[in-house]
Parts: sequence; structure tokens; C-alpha cells
Amino acid sequence: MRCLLATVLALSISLPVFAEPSRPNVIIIMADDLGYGDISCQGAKTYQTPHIDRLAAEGLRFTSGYCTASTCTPTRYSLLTGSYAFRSKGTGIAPPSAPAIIPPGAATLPAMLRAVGYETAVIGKWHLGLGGPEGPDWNAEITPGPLDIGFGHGFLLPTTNDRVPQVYLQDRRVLNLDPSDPIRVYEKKPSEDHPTGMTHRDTLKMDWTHGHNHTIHNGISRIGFYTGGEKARFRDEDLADEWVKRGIAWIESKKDEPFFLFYAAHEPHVPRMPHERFQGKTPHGFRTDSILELDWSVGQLMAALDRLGIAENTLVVFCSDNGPVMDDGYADGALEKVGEHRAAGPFKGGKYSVYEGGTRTPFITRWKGMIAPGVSDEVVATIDLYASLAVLTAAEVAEGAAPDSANVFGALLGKAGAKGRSELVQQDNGSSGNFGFRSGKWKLVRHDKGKARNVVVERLLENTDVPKFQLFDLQADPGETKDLLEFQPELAVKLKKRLEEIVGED
Ligand code: NG6
Ligand code: CA
Repeated sequence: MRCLLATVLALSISLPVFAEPSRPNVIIIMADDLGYGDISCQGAKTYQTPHIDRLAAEGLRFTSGYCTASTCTPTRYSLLTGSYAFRSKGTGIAPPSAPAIIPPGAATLPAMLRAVGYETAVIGKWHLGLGGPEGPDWNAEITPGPLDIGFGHGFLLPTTNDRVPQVYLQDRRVLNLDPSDPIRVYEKKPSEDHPTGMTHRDTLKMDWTHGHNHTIHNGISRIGFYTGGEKARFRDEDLADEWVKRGIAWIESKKDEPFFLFYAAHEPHVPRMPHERFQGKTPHGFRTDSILELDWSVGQLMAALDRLGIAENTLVVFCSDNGPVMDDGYADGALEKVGEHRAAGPFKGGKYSVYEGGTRTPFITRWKGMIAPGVSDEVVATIDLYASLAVLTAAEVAEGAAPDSANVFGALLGKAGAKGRSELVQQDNGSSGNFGFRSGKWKLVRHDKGKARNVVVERLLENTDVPKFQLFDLQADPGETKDLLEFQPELAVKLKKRLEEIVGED
């Protein structure tokens, strides 16, 4: 089987389908707000991420691996649809109770894999909206949701953990919900005496710094208001343990089928509240303590593959949904304790930014026996998994689906001579008009309103005045420090035009 597969892979780059389709398992592990420099195989020195490092040592580590947006919802939207999020309205950061963003029956990565016989699941953070136009009814069957766009199973945190409610969605229902204690989510304070991060600030176990001052759960105030569902609520400290347990159980139950697991970890997104066993274990506070928790989770999942004897038949992709941020709304000390740690590695900007730090993030592929360990400088992005996994599994990309997904399958496997993308558009959130456009070694940066956010990650989130256009040579200047726009006017015009073409403004 391996031998046949190797032959088939060697031939497959130019062939639309395999003669004898292979069906390796696929696990995408997506971290949340993890920066390029947050792992010890990419520069972190003050703490270690041995399990992620091992994945890199056994696989291929990409120095130009990207997500397509510097916030969560648009990156996840692009991963699942293969379409740049800026093409669709309503794909910016989803609020609590947002309706489902990807319509039922849409062509998606999981639906494509399901159609060729894969068992599919998403475990972890969703943040792509749930329910019809009115949003989810938390006390009934919640539909549409992941099960309507190709996932056979879901075990989910509905949005992000700084948004209400703190409950698990198992397939279409809130887990452990007592019907006599319904969950109600509100946009406004539901009653005068409803305790919030404003009125009961002195009771909080972690204070807020901006936003995040509505309903309190587990001593942490959140974005949005809710009441009820007491028995269904989880403790923040237990999220990773629960997801790892559920993830492993699901893998075990599907070990004899080809399976696709989208494991969407929450670390190190706010509120950073890792399990007690990780607290205080790094010099930079809960942000990096929670990276230890993420690393532990990766180790557990990988150990399960080894134990089940399926590591050689499983392609693992490790990535992040956007770059790092220090203070994202809670006083967890990330900014004050950052010291010499550079979460974005050598890059400028982070979360919310279209500089490299916003989207150039950890990206590792491992497939024991099939990927030769090493480091690749090819440009690959999370949006490309759609078209690339189609090649891997001999699945068909539906007509018109995944318009922005590039087949970089050969590059993901480190095949000799296989190329990554030649160009990539980076966005921040929603329709700001800010874009990064990488074309080969060149990077055009566009800030329509002349304001850039989170340019220096190790400072408070702020807006910085910048020229509308900037041009950088990423090869000579990966940190985007020398604007070459005035020295390369013709190139700048060409890149601006090409960007407009891709974005659809021409
Ligand atoms: C912002 C939140 C931030 C985080 C982000 C989404 C405030 C002030 N800031 O609006 O804390 O939740 O949205 O992060 O509320 S993401 O990684 O899911 O995109
Ligand atoms: Ca994120």
C-alpha cells in the first residue's frame, strides 16, 4: 500500500486524480492567535514546546506558511470554503449569537472529503456563526451549523471563549442542558441587578482591560450577556482537557475509516486561563502558559496516533488562525511580562495587522514515511488545504468552489521542485480596505485609511499612521522596515493593479 501510494504521489502532481485513490487520514490542528515565534523551533527561548517541535522535526516546517486573515472568523471561513473572506460580506469577527456564516449545503472542505468517504469532525472553537438569520436558539436543535456544511460530528465552543455562552455544542445541542434552566443570550444587560464586569469588578479572578466587561462566568467577565444553563457551563481551565479527550475518543472510533478531524484549539486566545497544572510554568504569564497547554494537547493527539498505529497513515497539518497579540482585553500580564520573547518572531505586526506578523504563522505538515523531514521556504496558506487535499484524496472540487485555493499539494509534502503559491492576499478583518499582497519576494501593503493596527505587538494595541501604500522586499527585509515604494514605482503600480484585480476592484 505504502509503495503504491509513493508511486501514485510521485505521479500525482500533474494528474487530476489518483489511479488507485489513497485515503490517508487528515488532521488539521489550528491554534488561535499563535505567532510565528511562539514555538521553540521558531525562536521561543524562554520556554519549550517539545511536542510541536517534534512534529516539525518529523515533518516539514514552513518559513512562509500563512493564514489568510489576521483575525479568526475570516481565516476559518477561508479554510473551509477555499474562498478569500473579503469576497463575502459578514465574514468579519463574529459576535455572540451570530447566525451561520457558511450556508447549508455550501461546497466546503469537509463536504468534499465526506463525498469521497471520509468521516469528518470539528472539535474545538467554531466562531463561524450558528443557526438561522435570528441566530441560534440555545435551547433547541441548533441548525444550520457545522453538520449542515459537511461535518459528521461537532464538539464545539460556539464562538470564542471571551464571548458568551460558556457551553459545549455537541452536534446540534448544548451538552448537559437542563430544560428547566434555559440559556438566554442578550445583547443588553437583561436586568438591573445582573452582575457584570463593570458592577462586580472587584470579584473577578482576572480583570479586563478593554471590552469584556459584561456577564461574569467563572470569575471572568465576557463579551455579551447570558443567564441560565448553569449545568451546561464549563470551567475555562478544563477546555483543553475536554477537547483532547473528545478528539482522541473520536479518532479511536474512526480509526478504521479514513477520517478528517479539524481540531480547533483555543490557545493562546483570551481569556487565557490554562489548566492549573500549566499556570506559572513560563516567565510571561498565562499567555505562554496556555501555549504549553496547546503543546501538551498536540502531544496527546500525536501519542494517540502512535498508540493506534495510524501515524504513518495520517497527514497532520499544524497552523494558526492569525498572529499574536499581547493585551487583547484582559489584564493577564502578557504585555508586562513579555521580556525578550518575540511572539511574531522576526516579523512586524500581529493579530489585526496585514504586516507579515498578522498572517505568517506556524505551519507544519507531518506524514510519517511520506514527508521527508526538513524546512521549506515555499509559500503555502491555510486556504490552500482545500485544493491540495482534493488532490490527496482524489476528491472533486465542485464547479466554481474554492476559487482562491491553490493546489500546493507537492509543496506541502516537500516534493522536489514542487512550488508553493506565487502570490497571496492577506486581509485583517471585515472590509477595512487593508491588504497585504505578497508576490514572490515582494510585499505591497495597503492601508486605505492610512492607519495600521498592532504594528508593534509588544505594546498596547494602537493605531499607527502609515502611508496608504508601502512596498517591501521580504527576502532582504523580512521585518518590513524599509519602504521601497518610491524606488520601485513601476513595480508598485503593477502590484497595486494586480491586487485590485484579485480583490475585485478593477
Ligand atoms: C475583538 C475582541 C478581542 C477578540 C477578537 C476576536 C474586544 C475589545 N476585543 O473584538 O478580545 O475577541 O475580537 O479574536 O472586544 S479572534 O481571534 O476570534 O478573531
Ligand atoms: Ca484567532
